[in-house]
Amino acid sequence: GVRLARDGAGGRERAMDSEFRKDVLAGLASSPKSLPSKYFYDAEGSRLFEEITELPEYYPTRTETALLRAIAPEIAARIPQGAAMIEFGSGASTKTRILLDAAPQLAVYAPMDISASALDAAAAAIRADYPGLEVAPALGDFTHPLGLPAAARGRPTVGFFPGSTIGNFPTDEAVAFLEAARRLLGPDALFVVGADIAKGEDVLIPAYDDAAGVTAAFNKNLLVRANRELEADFDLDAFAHLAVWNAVESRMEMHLVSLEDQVVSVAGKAVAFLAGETIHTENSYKYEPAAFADMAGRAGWRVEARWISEDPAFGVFALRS
Ligand code: AVJ
Repeated sequence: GVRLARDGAGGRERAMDSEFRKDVLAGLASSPKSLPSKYFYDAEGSRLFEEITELPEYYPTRTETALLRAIAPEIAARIPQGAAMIEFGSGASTKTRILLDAAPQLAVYAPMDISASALDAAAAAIRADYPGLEVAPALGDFTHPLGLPAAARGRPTVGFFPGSTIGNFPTDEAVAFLEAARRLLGPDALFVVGADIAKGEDVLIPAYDDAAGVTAAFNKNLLVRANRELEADFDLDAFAHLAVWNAVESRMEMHLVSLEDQVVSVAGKAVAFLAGETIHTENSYKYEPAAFADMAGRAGWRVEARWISEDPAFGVFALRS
């Protein structure tokens, strides 16, 4: 769950360590093997992700940023005086600034993120640049929030969930998250959600398998992290990055392919791999606008407005509870 970042370093990360061990062992014991994508975001993974967002092939960040700039006044017009903005998976809080600049009536900013390094740096930078804003960061998995931060209670709320992070979840989990967010944000909340739109493989594959190999390094960083935190002995050269488009599920998938028969030790357990066997590390769902609206509807939200960029298409949805 999400704990408040002011609990102090050390203790706040210990609970996450044992969860990482449990989730990695369970994922590697299942068939096909998998690892949860939320574990990409240690300090190095968060840094690599920021590098991905600048790649020529990775269109989502720059496309959504341009779209948010264009529609910021329309979003700001829906934000009441004294509102608190709660951001799910805030990372470097870069897109946040577009809304903060357009909506000075926001009184509180409550970012939630699983990466302590990213959250601490982002909170400090936002505090420095927006002196009148109360910043209330919460460290943890935003899919299990413990409640609204005290600073947001009693205020009108605006949820912010950009980046198509929602695309990491299969539909049922996305609906469960949207429902939990609706409860957390309370009645009459506005929820601004960014979601990538389905498009051709010619654009999708390079976006998840870039020429410079940054996405490959991001994917393999899961193994680096397991080596460091779980005393694993993954040989990074014995696994390859793989990005595939799953048309049936309308999602990009990332995998790590074992290049040989091998046995890896992870937290004292032997894990066997056959040559060609994969670890499924991420799903990134791409939506038709109507399918996204449907999903939001199942979670009790209605689409009050939506904006879709043209080519490459990326969607921003203003949901109302
Ligand atoms: C942060 C989950 C939105 O799915 O596009 C980028 C993560 N993975 N390149 C995405 C990611 C590979 C990203 N999200």
